[in-house]
Amino acid sequence: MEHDLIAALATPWGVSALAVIRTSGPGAVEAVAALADNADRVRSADGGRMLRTLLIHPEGDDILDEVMLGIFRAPHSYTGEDAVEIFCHGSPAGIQRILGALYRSGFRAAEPGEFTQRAFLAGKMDLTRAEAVHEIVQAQTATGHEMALARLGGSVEAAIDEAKRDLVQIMAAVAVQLDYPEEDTGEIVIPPETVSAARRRLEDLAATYRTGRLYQEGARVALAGRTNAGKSSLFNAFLREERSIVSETHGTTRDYIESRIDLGGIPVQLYDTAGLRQTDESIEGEGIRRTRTVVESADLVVYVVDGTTGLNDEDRDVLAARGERVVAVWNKADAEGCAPAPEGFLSVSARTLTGIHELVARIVAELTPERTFRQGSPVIDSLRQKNLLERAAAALGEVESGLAAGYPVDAISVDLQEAIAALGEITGEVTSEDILDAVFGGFCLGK
Ligand SMILES: Nc1nc2c(ncn2[C@@H]2O[C@H](COP(=O)(O)OP(=O)(O)OP(=O)(O)O)[C@@H](O)[C@H]2O)c(=O)[nH]1
Ligand SMILES: [Mg+2]
Repeated sequence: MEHDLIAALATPWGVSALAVIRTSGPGAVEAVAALADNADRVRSADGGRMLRTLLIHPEGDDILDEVMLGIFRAPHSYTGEDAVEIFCHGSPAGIQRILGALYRSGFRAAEPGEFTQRAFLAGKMDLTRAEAVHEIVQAQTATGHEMALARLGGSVEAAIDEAKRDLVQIMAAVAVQLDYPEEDTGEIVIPPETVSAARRRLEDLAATYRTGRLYQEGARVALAGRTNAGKSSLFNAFLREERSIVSETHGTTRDYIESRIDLGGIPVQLYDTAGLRQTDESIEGEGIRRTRTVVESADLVVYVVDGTTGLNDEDRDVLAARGERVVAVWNKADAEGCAPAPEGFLSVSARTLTGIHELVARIVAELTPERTFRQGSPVIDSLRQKNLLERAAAALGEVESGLAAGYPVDAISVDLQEAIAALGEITGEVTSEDILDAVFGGFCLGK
């Protein structure tokens, strides 16, 4: 990729107090300076400075905007190149005019992820950190954000490097023997414990992908149950607002309602649904049909039973059909006539909010994969990384079987090499243009 001058809006299109237009490339400072009313000062400014300036249209002398310029000099910038960040007023029309002026002055529109791609190519960050940049921007909850931030800090890179170090050491010894078979270098002993320890570490890291996805992408949770059980009341309790209509009339909710909430750090899409009952009414029937679709596709169902009326056969059927991935709730614990919660039911009151904390904890526990992460250890959120980790672990599995079967060192070294190569691909030591396009193509513009 040739490194020309690129520019892009790094903030969303729309009316805002400020917007940031990012530029980068050799000569970026001079090219932006040519549009400034105090061109000489901009041209001679040191990196790491902010300058106030008026931007003037390159053809004619129209003032485009009054802006602040953040000046960066290579290699001390995000991309490692000369770069200027333009802090302008957040008017879409004004931004359009500034971008137009930049395009007329030698800049072209940056591709999605191009700034970060340049940072990677300049050796500013490895591929796991580059992917973390995108993951941070996408994070929806504080926990998801924290996990991505740890990856940006290099937690995944460090874990990969640690696993790779041992393997490279073994490989180096093997390579000497393979290269100089006539020399008496002694019998190479590949310690199987080292190989299996590395394999387990890689498998554990790959397994964190489900946790990473859960906290990044989230889960779908549906409230279901018979009419009048208190689904809408619970829905509102979770949202802490009167969003869904609650009434003592059976069949109040006819269409499902959804909302995004943060449950213990997991971004959850929560659904309130139509109460299940036999009905001849066609609109309610359609609502119930839609409810079944939502319930079937949900990651978890919170099945609500009215504790004052108790369980009936339909409840038992639905609960049995669902099997797992269901939390059974015994609602209206505050009411006079509420029977004690049967075995396996969580007693709550949507009215007084008793038991709601426990319910949230149960939902989080049900959604969280078994092999979960230890606090402070890295969690991955990239399918690319997961696949490569699994490839490396599988290759190490082959090494272990080869060792057990007493295969010759040269046969074993092929798998060892494969594992090292897969790890190198994760951090981006070895990459092809295709891989880079795939990684950076999913980024936002201006990143
Ligand atoms: N005492 C008491 N009443 C509740 C509780 N939760 C809900 N109710 C009442 O039960 C009735 C039904 O509540 P909804 O939340 O509308 O029930 P629903 O399951 O959404 O009902 P449909 O939309 O008809 O399927 C209302 O009169 C609520 O005030 C609770 O925890 N305690
Ligand atoms: Mg309802």
